[in-house]
Amino acid sequence: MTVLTENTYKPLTNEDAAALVRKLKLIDGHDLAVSEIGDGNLNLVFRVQSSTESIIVKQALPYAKVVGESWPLTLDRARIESEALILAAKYVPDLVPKVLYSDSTLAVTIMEDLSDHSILRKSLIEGTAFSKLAAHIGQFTARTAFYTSDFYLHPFEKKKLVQHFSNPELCKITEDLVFTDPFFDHDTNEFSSALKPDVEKIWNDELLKKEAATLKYQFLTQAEVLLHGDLHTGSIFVTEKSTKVIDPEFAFYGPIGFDLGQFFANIALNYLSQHHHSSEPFNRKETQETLLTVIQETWTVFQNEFTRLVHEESKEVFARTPGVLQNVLEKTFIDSVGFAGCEIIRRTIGLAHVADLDSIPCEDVQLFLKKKALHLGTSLIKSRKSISSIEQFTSIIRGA
Ligand code: SR1
Ligand code: MG
Repeated sequence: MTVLTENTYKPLTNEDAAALVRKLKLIDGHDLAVSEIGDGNLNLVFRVQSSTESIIVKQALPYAKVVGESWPLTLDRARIESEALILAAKYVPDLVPKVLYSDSTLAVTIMEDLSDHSILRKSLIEGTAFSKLAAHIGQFTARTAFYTSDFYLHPFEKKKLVQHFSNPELCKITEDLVFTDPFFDHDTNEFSSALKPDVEKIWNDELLKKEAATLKYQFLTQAEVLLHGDLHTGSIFVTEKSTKVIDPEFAFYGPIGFDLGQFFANIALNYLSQHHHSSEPFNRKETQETLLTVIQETWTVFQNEFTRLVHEESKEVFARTPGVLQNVLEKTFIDSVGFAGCEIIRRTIGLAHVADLDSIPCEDVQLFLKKKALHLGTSLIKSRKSISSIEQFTSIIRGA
């Protein structure tokens, strides 16, 4: 059902967004102020405000905004996003924004406004810590994974969900941008000429490429659980008490460790950037150790909650067979370290960098930290199978 005049797609103007909200009677008041606030790579995001309340109207564009109309992109991602949010709300209701309305023809999702929250990436760059973040992300990843996995669902139901969340175009973006292009001389890559020798080292490292190809193959083939698919620190809104995971338009069935790996990578990139962002050495150490604690605690909460759910709610007959869950958790951990390595390399030299590093004004400092990031990403990918604990993982980041 569309609420504009025709049953066809059109990009919304500010006036259209207000008319839609008025027609749906989602907030009171006729004098609605609208601003387009989207700063992401792909979509239009309108905040529609009355004198007392506000909501968000998000609309997918038929192309990737970051590149332009030359990169067409399916509108189906808006359906995927709203349905993934609605599904997640069943298992982690406090950790996602409430969806108030969706329309797959208009590619629109209307949801609660989280303007009392801030984007995690921005807050981390400012050096702010969030004491509940790790517990929340550990819970989010464990619960969304378990309740969409074969441990919990009947195989027919699970395979129906795999089809429902088939997301080939958005997966292809990740397959290219995270797992392929940075490892070759590809025109989507972006880096300064001073970094070229380090980038060429990556392009010429056959062992690294073999391991990146293995991780890509896992991403392509292992339909274990429904993933968020793009769990970087720009996809998370925070306050001290609350965490909301937004933007699951990349959701699809993939390997459990992928969301954890992307989250760890983006925290690790912020860790490196603190060499610049916190100028006082004491503050810097403290901020950096807090970030490593976030990685450790996220994994611990994920592992404990996933284990508890398998023990208490699994319908799979092998769930309690000794060693079965342990194998799944060990594989998930190793994968998450490898996926983190790919994401770190991609955010440093591929398409869609991170402000943590790119906002550093001094080019020499940027270069110094980007070299460290490439080195860290490379060693995580290559040595992931010999990293046997989360403490070992964080000590590799500390030593980067
Ligand atoms: C063309 S899209 C570039 C990136 O933005 C999204 O947030 C994903 O991370 C994607 O890889
Ligand atoms: Mg996004």
